[in-house]
Amino acid sequence: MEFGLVMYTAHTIRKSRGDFAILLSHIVLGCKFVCTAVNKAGLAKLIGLAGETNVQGEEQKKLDVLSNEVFIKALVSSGRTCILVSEEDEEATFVEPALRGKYCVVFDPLDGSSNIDCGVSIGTIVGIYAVKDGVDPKIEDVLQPGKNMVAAGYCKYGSSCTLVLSTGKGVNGFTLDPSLGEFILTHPDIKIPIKGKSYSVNEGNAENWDGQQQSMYVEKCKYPQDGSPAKSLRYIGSMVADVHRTLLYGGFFLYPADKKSPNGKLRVLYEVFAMSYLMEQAGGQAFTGKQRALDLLPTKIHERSPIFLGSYDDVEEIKALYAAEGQK
Ligand code: P6P
Repeated sequence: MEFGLVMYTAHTIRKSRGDFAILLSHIVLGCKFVCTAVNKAGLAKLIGLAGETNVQGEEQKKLDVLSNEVFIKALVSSGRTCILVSEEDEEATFVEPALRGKYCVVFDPLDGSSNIDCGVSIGTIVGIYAVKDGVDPKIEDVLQPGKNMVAAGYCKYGSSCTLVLSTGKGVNGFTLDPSLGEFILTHPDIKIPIKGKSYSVNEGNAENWDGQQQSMYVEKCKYPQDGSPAKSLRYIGSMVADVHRTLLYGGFFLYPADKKSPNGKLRVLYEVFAMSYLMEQAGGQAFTGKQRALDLLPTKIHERSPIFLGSYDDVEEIKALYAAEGQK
């Protein structure tokens, strides 16, 4: 089916109404702003804006600090949020009563920002919960299993600025047309291939991995015993980039627990849940090594978890390895 020139705004208003559409539009505004800032970052170094102060003598903000401020301002000014949890802030932000709405937003404003200086794709990751009224928000309103999210998505800042979003009715991808300043629907109804040809993991951590399952899985990828071709290793070290490739091409992304990070490195609310939500909406799976990732019940806002996500059949394989180990 040929898709016309559908702008994000029209597409979303057709699919979402009222407060939710207003909230999403403010998130999109934040993504556009950060995309511009990220694209300028390299140039800024060339024209001396980087470093401690810029030409106006103002202190040059680090991109992740700037991105955090942009999203906090955009989300508060939407008038539709009550609690904000950001990777950049130790404590949750409770929106002032006059501007409160009924949504809790958890986000990493610029995930993978350590990669910015070498031009590797980085991104913003967002998850949204709805609360009953938002009048008297409590931290428990945001400490919910990921399956309760009403939307999740990411915006990848790289060779193109791509917004991938689900509001619980499948996954759509939009690419920013800088000349229009609009996100155009370029990847309608994304479905992850049922099995992939690549696996994505930092094998440099292998010595520290806990348990044998992930090592057994990686060995299976490298030396398949069933005559199938070996899988390719694809690892960028920026979750948005690695997950985006996995979503479009299929395959498997894993960040297991290890001796350095006994609960895994990735954060439950705004990395594990958001990406797991998208994977399931696209027909894939997400597993923590013990359970379905979206069933996890977080007790702290910056809690971490191991994560294995990607193509349905690939995740089934590692679940089978864990099940077999569990029966020993
Ligand atoms: P490692 C980036 O710092 C990040 O939070 C994710 O974007 C990425 O998937 C992971 O850490 C990479 O971690 O240990 O492989 O460098």
